[in-house]
Amino acid sequence: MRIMGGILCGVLAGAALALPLRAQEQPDFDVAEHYTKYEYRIPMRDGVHLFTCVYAPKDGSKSYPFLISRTPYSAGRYGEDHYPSSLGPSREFEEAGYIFVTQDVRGRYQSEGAFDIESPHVDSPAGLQTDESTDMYDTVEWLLHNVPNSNGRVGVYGISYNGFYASSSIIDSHPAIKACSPQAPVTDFYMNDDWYHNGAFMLDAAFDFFTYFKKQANPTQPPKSSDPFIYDTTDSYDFFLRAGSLSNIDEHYLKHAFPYFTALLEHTTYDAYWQARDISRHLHNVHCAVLNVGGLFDAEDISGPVKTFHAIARLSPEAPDLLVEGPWVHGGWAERPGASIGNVHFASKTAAFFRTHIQFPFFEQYLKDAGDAHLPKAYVFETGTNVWRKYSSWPPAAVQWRTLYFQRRGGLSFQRSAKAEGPDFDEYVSDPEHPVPPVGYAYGPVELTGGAKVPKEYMVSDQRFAAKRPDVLVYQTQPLEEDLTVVGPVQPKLFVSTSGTDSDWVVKLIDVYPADYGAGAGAGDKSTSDVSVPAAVMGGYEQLVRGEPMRGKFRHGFEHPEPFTPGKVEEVDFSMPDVSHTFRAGHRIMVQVQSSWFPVTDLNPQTFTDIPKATPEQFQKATQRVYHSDTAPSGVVIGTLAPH
Ligand code: PG9
Repeated sequence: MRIMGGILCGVLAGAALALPLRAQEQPDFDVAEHYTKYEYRIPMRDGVHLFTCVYAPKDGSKSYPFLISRTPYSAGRYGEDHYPSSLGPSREFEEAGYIFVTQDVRGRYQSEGAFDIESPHVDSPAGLQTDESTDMYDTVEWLLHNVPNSNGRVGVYGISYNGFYASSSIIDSHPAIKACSPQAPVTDFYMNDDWYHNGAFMLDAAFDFFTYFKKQANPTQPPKSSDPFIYDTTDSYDFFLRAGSLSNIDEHYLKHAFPYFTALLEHTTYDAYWQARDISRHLHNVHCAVLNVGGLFDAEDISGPVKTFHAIARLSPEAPDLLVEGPWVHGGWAERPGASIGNVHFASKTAAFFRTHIQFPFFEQYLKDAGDAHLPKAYVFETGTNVWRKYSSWPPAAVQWRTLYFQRRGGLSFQRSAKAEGPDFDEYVSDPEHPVPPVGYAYGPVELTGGAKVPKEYMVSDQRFAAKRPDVLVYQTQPLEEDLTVVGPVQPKLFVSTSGTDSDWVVKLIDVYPADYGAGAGAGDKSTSDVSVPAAVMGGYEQLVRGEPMRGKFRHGFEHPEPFTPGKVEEVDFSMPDVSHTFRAGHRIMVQVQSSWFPVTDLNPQTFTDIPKATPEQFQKATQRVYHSDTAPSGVVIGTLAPH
């Protein structure tokens, strides 16, 4: 998610930088009429100056809290006469009056110093040592002494990469920081945030991002237009299949000119490089209130919010620590109504609800003493029923962990398979030349897509196309007699073998709508949706609720890959990010298993090797088996709740 001046932008690769979406939706607020802009170069303890924009309310008769966002995506527009079209997280804040602050982080755009990708945190920095946490500390100290009309309180917020800077800000934080909202914060890049999911490389996202996010000489101004990579096709499945192995992509397409991308390929295990970049293990001495915000269908940073929430609970138990999870793609809560993703509708404007009834009251409570916002520990939207739920813990204390076992002939049930005659496994051939795509249609530069990128809606897309492929296994329950609510992490437990020496195991939890869906109740309120979908489209729809890859060689740990012995049955367990979904009565629960998800993840050659170094000959077909016997009972552990 690229962010300009703290405001989310709909940037399409190949297009000039687009207008901030908030500005397009709310053209009637004139920032310059209500705020005065100042630009400062704020000195840090080591003498480096960070470029900072301050927007102070014109009405100087009152005092206001600061609301700060630090960014690697440019704090501009630059020049004291140049105002952005909106400020802060939403219109409510502009109208209420805050002193908005945006800052270029060290080494980006107009700030001095050296930039590092998610620069490692320094515990107990000594003397002139700095990190993102000390940079926030020094910034706050300077603002309090140099900007008039503040009430002495500071709030911090940021989405995605800016969310990482928000999380960093609250470690050993300045006492004036009273509230912080890390939103989709990148937390542990390797562990299911941007670049690796269970050891599988997130090819499409990483390539798209790092052909845009380049090294900079500083100080530098943002380019007038972006300089996007030209894919020569609108469909990245096609592009990456032709591009071949990772080494070929880096050598022939990128010509080794994108060092941040190359760095990802040099660190394919959870090594010291990645461990140093996990901010969650440093969240000590958090003193402010924290509103962790995440999207249940965020293809980029789905794990960060929940991981940050749990880390603060563990390492800083005194801090008010709240979680919000909504039915959103990456950053989907910051703009737009949030009433649908693709064909799936949520019956209300969930993002607008968040902005008005959760985010704004949270900051008002802690920064202005505006009264108790009455926010629960966990405010989580439940898809399926399309309602907000309030919980006093997450996952909810009442959760029951139960296993859905794979059965013969594609069955799925809470009963473990009994000993029986006949084969106790299912088999398919995984062919790296014909990998399984994430969506069943050819995609192009549509609204939720950037250039040739996989559409963000793949996280809820229809999986009927995959169920028909010979290289995808399908297990499903009978139609449910009553609603079943599933919360928390989804944990596949597979017993598998492969004819190769490495393999990916992709597991997808799917909600199968009844064939006559939409004929009666349950279709949702289309009047509040972003787009309207004929009810008939949803009849028999196989909605992805959660899916993740697992790179098999990491089954015993992400630091030490181990080959498979061809044909030997092995247990492969992993965890997929939290869900909050009710499978309605009449729907079925489906689980699909496959060995590629391309180009969401790179191809596994199915030969044990360090994949970026794999030669074309190492990419081999493999015969995969998934067992469902009494001694090898594959299944998926889910958290269930009794009906509300
Ligand atoms: N998820 C994006 C990102 C974060 C951190 C590093 C690189 C990319 C983002 O949207 O900011």
